[in-house]
Amino acid sequence: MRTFLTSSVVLVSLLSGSGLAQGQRPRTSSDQSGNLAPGRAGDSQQSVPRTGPNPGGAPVETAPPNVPEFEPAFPGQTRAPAVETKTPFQVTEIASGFNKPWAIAFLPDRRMLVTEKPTGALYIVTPQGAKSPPVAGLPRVDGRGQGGLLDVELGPDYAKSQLIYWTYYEPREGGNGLAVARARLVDGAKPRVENVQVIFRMQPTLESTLHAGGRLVFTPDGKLFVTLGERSILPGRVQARDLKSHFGKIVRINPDGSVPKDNPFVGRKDARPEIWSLGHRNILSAALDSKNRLWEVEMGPRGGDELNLVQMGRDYGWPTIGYGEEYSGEPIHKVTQGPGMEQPVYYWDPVISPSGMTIYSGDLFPEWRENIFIGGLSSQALVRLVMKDDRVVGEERLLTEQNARIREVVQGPEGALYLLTDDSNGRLLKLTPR
Ligand SMILES: [Ca+2]
Repeated sequence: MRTFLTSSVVLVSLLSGSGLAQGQRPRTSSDQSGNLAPGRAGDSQQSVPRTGPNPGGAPVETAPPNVPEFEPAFPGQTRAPAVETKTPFQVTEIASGFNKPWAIAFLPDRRMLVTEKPTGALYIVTPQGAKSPPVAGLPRVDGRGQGGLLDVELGPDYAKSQLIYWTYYEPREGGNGLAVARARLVDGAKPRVENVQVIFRMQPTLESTLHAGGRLVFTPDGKLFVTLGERSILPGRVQARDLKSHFGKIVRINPDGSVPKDNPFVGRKDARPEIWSLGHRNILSAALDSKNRLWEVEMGPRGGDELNLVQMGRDYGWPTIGYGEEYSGEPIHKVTQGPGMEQPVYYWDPVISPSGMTIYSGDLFPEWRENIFIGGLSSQALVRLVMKDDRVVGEERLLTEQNARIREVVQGPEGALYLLTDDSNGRLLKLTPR
């Protein structure tokens, strides 16, 4: 008998004398799922919206789940009914030739900042696709593995300060770690940054080329969320729920790197004061909704990608609870729910490998308003989620004909979606109504 099962399932299996072969996983049945520990705030008890674009319809995902014995905590937590965009649209290639581009940020004149992950290069790209030389003056990055130059954002007072912010894997004595830097962008034929300041350093330093997170989200009240990962390797993973470590956390800082006094763990000796939420695996997708609430999609293990609505001070459970398993097929979690730990709003099994996220608020696609768009790497799709009452009521996979890993999705100033493909000849794409 393997130990990842819930106690109720173990009991039932023992009582029934189940003669499972070694390595074979028993399946839970629906009458046992009610015996799982309840999620926080009665998540598992809430009613699920029955209305939607295609209520009760077949899901967009047709492949079998990797971990069929884990059942959702509530109906609709995975495999929402498939939906289809009605507005005809076209995909335009604006530029190509980027080496694994990672992020897009719009300048006020509609030119774009585009980062290149392994090279650490930052470009300014015109709406017509002309690329500047790499912006000079950025610090060196550790570009191995998932490392390099990642996200870029304009500061909230950019018009006055010309401050831009970016994340990168910082090479350090004894390893590396995610860092957030800011500097003044000096525009022109040979663009550069000046007065570079590192405003945040993920601690502790660890030698890993994986799972450092790296998305930046500014809020209208001038705070900055930074999403972090748990470094993938076991010494990092076990720190994801440890408040003394930044691993597996979302942190919230002021634009100068100082700690907001209303952060949830300020004043606690056993906690780093930047922490906003904990128990995450690796977050490469984060965005605000129209109510300025923070949502994130995190890379789970096999069968365990998650959409979460992030609330102050809450614990999202990794690595204690979740819906996935190791890529080797070994179990990770004994249970999918636990006291004091949040349930994901939605999960994917098999995974989509999320990177990049935007919650649509534009005018070009009225049917997309309030929908969540997520870049899919292994799924090679732009994933669209239709939401109702903070639940997913429809899922669509767009752009599958591109056969491209989607790294980034942002809404442009005119309401088009802009995307980056994750390739050594990465492309900058624009999606508009036809
Ligand atoms: Ca979780």
